[in-house]
Amino acid sequence: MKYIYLFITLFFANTALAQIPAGYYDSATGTGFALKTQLKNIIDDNFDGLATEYTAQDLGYAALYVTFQNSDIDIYFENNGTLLDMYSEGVIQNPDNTSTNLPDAYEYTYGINQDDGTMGTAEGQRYNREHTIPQSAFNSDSPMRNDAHFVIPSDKYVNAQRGNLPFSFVNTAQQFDEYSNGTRRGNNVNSGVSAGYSGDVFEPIDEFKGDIARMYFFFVTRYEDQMTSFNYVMFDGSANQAIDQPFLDILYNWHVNDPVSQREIDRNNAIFDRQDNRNPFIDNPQYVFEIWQTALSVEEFETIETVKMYPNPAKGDEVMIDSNQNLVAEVYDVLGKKISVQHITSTHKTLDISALNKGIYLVKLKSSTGSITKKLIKQ
Ligand SMILES: [Ca+2]
Ligand SMILES: [Ca+2]
Ligand SMILES: [Ca+2]
Ligand SMILES: [Ca+2]
Repeated sequence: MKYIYLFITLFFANTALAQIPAGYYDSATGTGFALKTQLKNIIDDNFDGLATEYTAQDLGYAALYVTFQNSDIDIYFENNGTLLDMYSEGVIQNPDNTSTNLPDAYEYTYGINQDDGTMGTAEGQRYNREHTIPQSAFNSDSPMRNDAHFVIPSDKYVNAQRGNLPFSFVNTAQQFDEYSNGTRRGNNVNSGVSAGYSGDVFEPIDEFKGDIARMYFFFVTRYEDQMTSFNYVMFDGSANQAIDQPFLDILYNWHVNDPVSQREIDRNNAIFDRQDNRNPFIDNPQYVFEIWQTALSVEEFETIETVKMYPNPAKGDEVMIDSNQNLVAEVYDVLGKKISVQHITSTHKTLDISALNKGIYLVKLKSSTGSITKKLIKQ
């Protein structure tokens, strides 16, 4: 009976939560880092004179636990109203991005086992507030410290084990620890998408990789004007790009492979209800590519001088590609997800676009000497 009552309470709590207000993103008209600054103005705590504008509220550090009551409750996996802790929630992400629940090794009920300064010497004893961007990056200053968009409830022991480690892929041959749901700690893979960092890293399970990536994209946008004073291995010290390679490529990979889920949409609404600001990358996932496209290694704008692609915009089932070299053509959607790979040769100069819906795509053309990316509009 208690659980039924809790479920009903949560049901009404969630249906009452605010959605994206009309006009909220109307001023986000740019591309590249100009778009990032426009989003910052939409979600920050300054009034910038926008037609539809909410100014972010700092509710203080203790308020995080109150926010978690609505933002981080398991109504998705066990669906039993316990706390949703990304470092201990047992769940497998399927190839089609649906989820298969697994039993949790332990569960926390809101208000019970909350960190009281004791225990946390092993998993399952206490939960507390995990800063996915460590507090040391911003000197534990407010409002960052209190911002539920990137602070999450987690098991106290796993939180401490993560410490200040950056997020990436753990090399299983050099793995130090694995926690109850498969979250891991160890040496970075340091090849492929994560090439370029040789230190130790922390890896959440696949189900939550995109969630954490979008928390980073939020943070470096919301606090864009302070990024040059923040110090963390995943940051590059700049206000614009803000996220250092290879972490930008890693987070983008996580963003694309773990798309926005209902849990994140609900979490965003629950936090908006409290803080009066939203994570734009949950509401509009394509913003990530639109902002960072020139910085992402997935799109290298090297020059192949002689390639022509036409007609563009294209109405039919194919476009012509003229080149004096053999090419590999990779078609991506605006989220950066690869849709097809085709070969262009002197005897086969057409790119098949019959399977594409109307919209904007990116065609990366690679030869033995370089690559170029062209925007393709299918009408
Ligand atoms: Ca503002
Ligand atoms: Ca659960
Ligand atoms: Ca579970
Ligand atoms: Ca996810």
